[in-house]
Amino acid sequence: MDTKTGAPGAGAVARALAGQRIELPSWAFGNSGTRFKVFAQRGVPRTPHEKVADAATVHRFTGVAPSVALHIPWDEVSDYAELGKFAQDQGVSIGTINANVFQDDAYVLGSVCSPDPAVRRKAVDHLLRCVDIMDATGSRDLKLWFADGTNYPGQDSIRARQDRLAEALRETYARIGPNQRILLEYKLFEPAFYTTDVPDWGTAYAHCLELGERAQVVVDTGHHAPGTNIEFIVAVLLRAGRLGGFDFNSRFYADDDLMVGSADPFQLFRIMVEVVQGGALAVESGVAFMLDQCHNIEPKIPGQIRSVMNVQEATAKALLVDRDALTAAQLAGDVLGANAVLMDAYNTDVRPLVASVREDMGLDPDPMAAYARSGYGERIVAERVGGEQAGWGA
Ligand code: AOS
Ligand code: ZN
Ligand code: ZN
Repeated sequence: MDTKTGAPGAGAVARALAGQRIELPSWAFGNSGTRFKVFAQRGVPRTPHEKVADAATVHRFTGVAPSVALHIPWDEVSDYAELGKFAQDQGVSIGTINANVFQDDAYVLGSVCSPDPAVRRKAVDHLLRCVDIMDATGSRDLKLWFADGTNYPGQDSIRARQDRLAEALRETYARIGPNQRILLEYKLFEPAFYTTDVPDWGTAYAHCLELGERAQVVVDTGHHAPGTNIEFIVAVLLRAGRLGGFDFNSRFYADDDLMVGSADPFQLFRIMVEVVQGGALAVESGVAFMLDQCHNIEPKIPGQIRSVMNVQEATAKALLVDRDALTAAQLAGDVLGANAVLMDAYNTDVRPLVASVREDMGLDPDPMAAYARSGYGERIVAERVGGEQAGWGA
């Protein structure tokens, strides 16, 4: 701490930034699209290995993105231990395993909440298989997002679906190892529109409480109603010890999956203030900072680099908040003073600070320019023909 102002010293801020860890989504590197069309880009990965290689490239230029999340079966391989070894050789590791129980025809009425017991069995078997994969890759987290819900009043029993969900989660929780976790993601709506089986943090939290300590809630920043105070949710979950991690992205409307910090950098800052003040930035806190940014108009690799940079800048600003001054103003009921302390930090241009942290890490201070100069983008366009589709419709 700086002794005069209560603001953290430059060294502490730099150390915290250098120690930050942001996980990349494998599906961000493949082709993606809207509900209407998947847009192909040249040079996108054809295999999970190539997705891992692209993620490793993002890490090479940012230094803070050393793991990549897989989505199963989008990233199906015959030997996961080998993929893990390949990742290691590239300088990254396999992180969270995302279980995909939404792309098969059988799931038209839901997966673990489906009224059909055979469909539920198929879905739970897939979740259990994902835990086998975690064992092979050494992954800690199983991330669950269910596309389950109903479109019409009366279509199915809301309560029975909650029971089915609880049963599936119980069976999966019983299978994970002592060092593994279930991360349960909620989403307000989509693809169902009348009810969603895990629509909000309260529902996710209630299921996690029933399961036990190794079940935690994931906050995807794009999964809320407009106007939702996401930092409040973050504060509440952190206080309860149940914030498992983030899926970071930006939204203007719904689940837009845009580059994080692009639509509302102030919201990202407010979230990171709660993270920093809740002691959740350090890796040891167990809070996973993942990107779930996957869009189709920007080039994939620099799009991820930009998201990583945006998270770093929001984090730097959050770290710069003069907490002593903030607390003093809050306790004195100094509304304007407290707000000014926060805004001072937000309005600081932290780009030089983050650039110097990169230089200290032996990196180029400008990852976007360094990537553009590297020739990697041109090389993959030349080498890869017929890239894979990721995300919806895969
Ligand atoms: C879906 O809306 C969720 O954000 C999930 O995290 C999902 O698995 C991911 O976006 C890939 O589609
Ligand atoms: Zn997500
Ligand atoms: Zn989403």
